[in-house]
Amino acid sequence: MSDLLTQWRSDGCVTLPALLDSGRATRIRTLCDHVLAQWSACDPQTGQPGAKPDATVMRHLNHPAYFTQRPAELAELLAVAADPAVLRIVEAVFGEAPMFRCTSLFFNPSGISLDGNWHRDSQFTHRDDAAEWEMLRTAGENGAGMQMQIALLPSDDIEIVPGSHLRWDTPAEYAIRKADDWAHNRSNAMPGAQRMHQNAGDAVLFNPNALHRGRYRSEIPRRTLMLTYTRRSEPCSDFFSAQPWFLEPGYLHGLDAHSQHFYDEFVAQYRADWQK
Ligand SMILES: O=C(O)CCC(=O)C(=O)O
Ligand SMILES: [Fe+2]
Repeated sequence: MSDLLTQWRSDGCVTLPALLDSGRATRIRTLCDHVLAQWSACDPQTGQPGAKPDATVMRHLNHPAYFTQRPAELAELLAVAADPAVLRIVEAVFGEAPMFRCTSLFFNPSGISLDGNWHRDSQFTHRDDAAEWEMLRTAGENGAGMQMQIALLPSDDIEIVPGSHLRWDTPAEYAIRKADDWAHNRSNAMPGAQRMHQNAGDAVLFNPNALHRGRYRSEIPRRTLMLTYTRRSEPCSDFFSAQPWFLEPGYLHGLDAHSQHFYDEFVAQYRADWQK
């Protein structure tokens, strides 16, 4: 764990081989495929088909509408995000107990083939460079957040510039990430870019303040489950936390006491917002 933390702090990314064993990775992939097929036909949150030629991600796989035919698959999905082996790693990185936030599935699009845009997630909340740098600087080496991506099929889709979470962009990086109104942000010439190689079941953790991007090629199958957590001391009420279905009777049925307790904390934090 201390090696993991050292690498997390210096690189802002870590690979965890075989976080899920191959049987479990296959089961999770199968259930994610069931969810994706239903979302493509009709997203229960909007009532509209989710499928679009350029769609690459869906959120809230744990919506109960996907599991009416297969309730055991919901418990299996929720158990992964509450797995002590997963939470131990998140807790080490955060330096405090993590709280659940969201599940996402990245998949290959049906009708586009693009290399992703280089970005720092900080740019979506801080348009102004000075404010963005202040945010990166104060987040420090452990970072404000963490993305945990678990490949369910082998994946080389994530690229990161290790160490970039600790500093502002070099001129060459800035020219790709932001210059000319983002005109060059799909460039394949990012200095220091490192492609993360994952087998099914391997996880990549990355600090979203680091320079990173995905890859969206229709011809390269992708199924990657992303688990997102927050520090309990920094809850954030928004689209990602808005999951009132946790209040439905029996929603946590089939989970062990430890996992139920983990989600009870999430419910206790947001219940009042959901009931507004
Ligand atoms: O995995 C991807 O395709 C992109 C992920 C990303 O940019 C993020 O999670 O912040
Ligand atoms: Fe991102």
